[in-house]
Amino acid sequence: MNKNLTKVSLSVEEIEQYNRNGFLLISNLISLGFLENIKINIKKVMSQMGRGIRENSYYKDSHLSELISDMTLHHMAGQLLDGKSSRYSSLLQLKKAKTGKFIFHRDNQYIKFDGPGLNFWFAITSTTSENGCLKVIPWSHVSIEKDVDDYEESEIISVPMNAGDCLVFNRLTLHGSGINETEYDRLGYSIEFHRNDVNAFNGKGWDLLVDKKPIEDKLNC
Ligand SMILES: O=C(O)CCC(=O)C(=O)O
Repeated sequence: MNKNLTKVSLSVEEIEQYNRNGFLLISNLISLGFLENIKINIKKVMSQMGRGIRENSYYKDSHLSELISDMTLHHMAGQLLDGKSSRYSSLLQLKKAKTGKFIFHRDNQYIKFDGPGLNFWFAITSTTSENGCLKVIPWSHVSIEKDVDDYEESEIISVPMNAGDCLVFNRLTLHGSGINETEYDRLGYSIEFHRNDVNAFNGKGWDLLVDKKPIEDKLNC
């Protein structure tokens, strides 16, 4: 039994929903006690960095590192990516008070993969339209020739989340978020996965990602 996550696997319906829409909201995925421990870790990360961060940051042997290496999470990534999968990167997603609009993008437009990848985005504090929750465009993962300007405003969905919820979205799904209009920081943590047969473009050629270290590990070398 996994004491950190409240699920051990995804149902057929959830996998179908992810495949159809390009995203899936998993409510209360992080168990309550574990969430509190993660918050303590993140506060430590933030106090040590002492500034607004959007950088790779976690500590070995911490609760955050337990989350990113969680085998259940790897299993669920494998269910959604249809094959054994590995972690690509992890990232603290801090949106400080009164900052932080994220323009709509596909994760694959920054580092190009030649196969499937996804992003587990965990709400560490609750996220709302006021503090800049994630927004997604359903089915945009299958219409990759279309950019955000090709969609009507009404096709964009805001995804408010309670702390502990997880939004998992396809690397090809258009997503973004608004400004945090509140006085309080909005905190998330995202963990990206790739299927083990995926290559990434390095500017000159393609690297088999499974041969590489996950990106956040560089901090600890
Ligand atoms: O944290 C956010 O608001 C957006 C994050 C995001 O779009 C990403 O990591 O690709």
